[in-house]
Amino acid sequence: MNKPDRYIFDEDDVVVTHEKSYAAGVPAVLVSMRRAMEQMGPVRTARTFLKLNQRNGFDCPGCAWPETPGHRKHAEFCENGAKAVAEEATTRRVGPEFFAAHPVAELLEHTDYWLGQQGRLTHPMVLRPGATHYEPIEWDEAFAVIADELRRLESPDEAAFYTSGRTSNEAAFVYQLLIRAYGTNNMPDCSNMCHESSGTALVDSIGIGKGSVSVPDLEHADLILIAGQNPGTNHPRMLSVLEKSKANGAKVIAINPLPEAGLLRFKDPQKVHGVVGDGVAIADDLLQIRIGGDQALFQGLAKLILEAEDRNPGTVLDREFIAEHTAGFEAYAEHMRNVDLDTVIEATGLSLDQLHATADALVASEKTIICWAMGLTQQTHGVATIQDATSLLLLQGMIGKPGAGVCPVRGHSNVQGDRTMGIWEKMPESFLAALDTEFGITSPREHGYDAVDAIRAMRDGRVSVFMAMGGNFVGATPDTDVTEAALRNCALTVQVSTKLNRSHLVTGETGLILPSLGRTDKDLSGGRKQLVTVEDSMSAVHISRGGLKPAGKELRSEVAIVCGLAEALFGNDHSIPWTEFVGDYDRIRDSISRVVPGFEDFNTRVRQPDGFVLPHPPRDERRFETRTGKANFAVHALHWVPVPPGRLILQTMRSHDQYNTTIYGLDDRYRGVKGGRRVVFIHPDDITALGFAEGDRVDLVSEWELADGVEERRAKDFRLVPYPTPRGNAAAYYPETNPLVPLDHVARESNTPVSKAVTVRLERQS
Ligand SMILES: Nc1nc2c(c(=O)[nH]1)N[C@H]1C(S)=C(S)[C@@H](COP(=O)(O)OP(=O)(O)OC[C@H]3O[C@@H](n4cnc5c(=O)[nH]c(N)nc54)[C@H](O)[C@@H]3O)O[C@H]1N2
Ligand SMILES: Nc1nc2c(c(=O)[nH]1)N[C@H]1C(S)=C(S)[C@@H](COP(=O)(O)OP(=O)(O)OC[C@H]3O[C@@H](n4cnc5c(=O)[nH]c(N)nc54)[C@H](O)[C@@H]3O)O[C@H]1N2
Ligand SMILES: [Mo]
Repeated sequence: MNKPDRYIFDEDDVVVTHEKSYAAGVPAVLVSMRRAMEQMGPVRTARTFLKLNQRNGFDCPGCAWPETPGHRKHAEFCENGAKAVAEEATTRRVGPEFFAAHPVAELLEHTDYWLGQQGRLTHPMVLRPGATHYEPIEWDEAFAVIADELRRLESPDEAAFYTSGRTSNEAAFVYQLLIRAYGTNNMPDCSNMCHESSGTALVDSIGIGKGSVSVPDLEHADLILIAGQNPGTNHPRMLSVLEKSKANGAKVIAINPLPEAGLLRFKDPQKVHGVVGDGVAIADDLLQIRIGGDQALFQGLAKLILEAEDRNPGTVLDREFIAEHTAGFEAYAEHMRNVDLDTVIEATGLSLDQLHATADALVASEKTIICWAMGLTQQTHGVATIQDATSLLLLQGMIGKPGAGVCPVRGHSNVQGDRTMGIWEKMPESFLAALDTEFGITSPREHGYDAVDAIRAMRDGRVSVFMAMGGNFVGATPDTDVTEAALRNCALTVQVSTKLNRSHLVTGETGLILPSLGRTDKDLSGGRKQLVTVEDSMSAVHISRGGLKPAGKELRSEVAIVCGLAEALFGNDHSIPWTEFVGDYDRIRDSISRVVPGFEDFNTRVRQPDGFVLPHPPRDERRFETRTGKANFAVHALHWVPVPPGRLILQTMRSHDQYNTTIYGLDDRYRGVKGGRRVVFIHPDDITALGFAEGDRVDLVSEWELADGVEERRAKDFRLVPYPTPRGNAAAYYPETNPLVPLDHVARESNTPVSKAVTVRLERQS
């Protein structure tokens, strides 16, 4: 396969224009169609888009934003959903000839973008010890290689099994079953780097780690705060919902260091007024907060709300709710009354007027929702920040009533479902006991490794077999040099994948690639049409059924891959019916219905139009299954992120043209960047103050303080782009900046890498 010129990554071509103040509209339609036609051609494009997010179609492999119940209509997709589909449904192929032509050492020189553009993986491939090239391997031999290596380990805890969030409920369930039957809880997953802080915070605050609102709640809210999230790029369909909320009179306040286009103005490409005209302003206010300032904001707002109650007793707080449903109010209120507003102003960079105006909006609202994503979770104090946001809602009784609640907006399309199915290194005893009863196994009870701990264990030689169900572990995790060395330290690495990525090139002594079907592909495992299910960000479970001809005859479904490996590992005579599971996924769902609460009668209920919604005790009946039996007000010391002199605080984020480590193209249309990704956005005054000029090329050097000095990490050659970010803050794209994030720079309690606040200095490119 030759390398088309336009895929060469040439930073000299990068063009920076003015950032856009609106999202979607005509360019979005044009871009999605162009990408789709390039990858799939006209017939497959039409066939694919007609099935996207339809009742008889497949779930969009893009984000986890829900479809509006009862509104699954044609073209219920967005530009970036279309790109995600085109990327998977591409007609380009990476087969044995490709690997014969390209030694691994050469492939390592290419960008993530180039790798992804080569097409779908079609054959199981093996990189044998010392080999320079991948070569084809039969499925049975591949399974035998893995099973032999797993049997050789002294303890099952010397293996780790990663999951990325596109894996269906059925595949996730059999995967965790295989792993637990084998004997370990080492189940790092992409959630560890994503919404782990949300889960950790919410379980303690309200007794369940999931959001409490649905689409109709958003549509009927009075006030919606959107903190640390860029929906115009990452959850575009959320903008249509927000447009409705606005039409119903909601006020929307964006809390973000950047004036993100989608938050400011939105043109719905599916509506006439979106195609012509100015579109709809989404955010009424933008609180342009300093990176890491959100906890201070929520604490400051709590103080102002308590003071408003003091001025007009009985009118602001929901005293009944607090008395009946919460614990810890007195200590919380005492703490918040002592918050120093000068500190809040310094930490947030906001004005006292902005704080008062936001507090007034909260006081005036009877139905408030707080939405958030990575800007809050990937912070050292992410858990505390999210608990402070939740407590702010509790003050006014905003959980368990229509139009109000907490809304962590998930990333991968089934990341929430994977966790529900047991992909977690510390599943509760009730789940493990039910699993053991269903299958006659004894699941291990000791907690396993999450993503960061798995890297540490591989680095230190405590884990030597690494298997990944999807994702791009090397590309997505922090401290790239450390992580790559850790994987190279393994005896065996196994990647179950749809597309080529860097994780196929950084391997253990033996490396395996197992090609799998994706969401859009027809699944005929066991000789019958199979369907799978997913759970969206709002706990709705529904069917996904791909319709496209798979990329090759060798491809297997994730379920078939797990069950094939299980048979090789455990033999045919095993207490778990692996063969029957592949033959009919209904059998898997039957087991799920007996193991996972809320899935009773799974097979019938999921076949109803739009599926079903899982129980959520706080939302449904204001029941809080916490240690106190009530919703907990948490008391947290205030943390924020001061900027050391001559340094910047860097956040690492997504461009408009990528899906995590999959790079669709080199533009970031809404931020005005074209043709390159090695850019760093900085306030123009900081560029000058630090002695640079617009367009200068710099290395980013991160500084990580240790007891005995400062550890440095470097990412080379970024272009300085003046941008309206707060002073002292900067932004650049992930994954190029992952080498800068120290492995130990993690959120307290959730162990999530702090990808949104890395201390860096700029060095002139030498
Ligand atoms: N097209 C597309 N869709 C996606 C993805 C994708 O890569 N591409 N990824 C999917 C996944 S897995 C996820 S988790 C989601 C991610 O969705 P987002 O969380 O929206 O993704 P990020 O680009 O990381 O954006 C973080 C936002 O937080 C802001 N921010 C940074 N630091 C702070 C801070 O300290 N405080 C506040 N208030 N804001 C801050 C940034 O300016 C940015 O707007 O999207 C999902 N959907
Ligand atoms: N610095 C920094 N790092 C971050 C983040 C950040 O904001 N900043 N965000 C973090 C977040 S929120 C997340 S979720 C992680 C993402 O981490 P991952 O989920 O590990 O990464 P992805 O890039 O989504 O994985 C893409 C690969 O998944 C495979 N794939 C796609 N679809 C399928 C499928 O259906 N089945 C199988 N088997 N494989 C499939 C393809 O081979 C593709 O190359 O990254 C995290 N890392
Ligand atoms: Mo994510």
